[in-house]
Amino acid sequence: MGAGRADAEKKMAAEAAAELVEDGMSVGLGTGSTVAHLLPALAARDLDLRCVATSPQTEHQARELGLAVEDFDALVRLDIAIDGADQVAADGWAIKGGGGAHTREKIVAAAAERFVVIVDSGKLVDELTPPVPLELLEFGLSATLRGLGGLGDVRRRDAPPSPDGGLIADYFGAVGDPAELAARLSAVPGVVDHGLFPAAMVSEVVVAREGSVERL
Ligand code: A5P
Repeated sequence: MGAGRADAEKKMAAEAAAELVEDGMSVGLGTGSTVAHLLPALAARDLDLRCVATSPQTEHQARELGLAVEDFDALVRLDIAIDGADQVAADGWAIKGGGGAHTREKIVAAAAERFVVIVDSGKLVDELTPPVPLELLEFGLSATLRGLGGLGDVRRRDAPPSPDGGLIADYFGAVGDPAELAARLSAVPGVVDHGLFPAAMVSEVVVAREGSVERL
């Protein structure tokens, strides 16, 4: 799919998801180019919202648009979180972290009553395929990479550290059963988090395809 068409679909999915937000809600804001379309759509609704951002980029854009971004700890619960994804499989599992923000994104998604994933149709896949993004603690990095090496090919990404100081890497081995791989990646000491998001965490996928929006 061309970049222009993908972007038009991202915008459409984002605008549809903005309509799911209601006045008075506390909202988790994801990260990435799809969320970059969500923020203006949300701001345009002029609702009374309390928001949490999953990255400095999102926080900056949201504040510029006049959305009230608060410290995560100031909010007891989140009514909804909305975020993009790199892949969404038929079984509902997703891969996130193309922008390296998956750790914060997962914490926010897990804290939300409803987690809505917004994607262009090119993100829908039959089965998840590598890479799976990783955030690694800087301390003991060589040992962590050795530990991960037992699972498959893992390479550090040429990317800045996360806002929490974690180093970003990608797992290029086979995915197979995502639940099994998620457990194996999490079991390696030094792995802060991986970009596999379980189907049970995803409440709804809003996908735009050729001018129409579906909710899965
Ligand atoms: C950020 O780290 C990611 O999890 C993004 O949510 C994901 O990569 C989707 O990004 P785009 O919306 O830019 O495609």
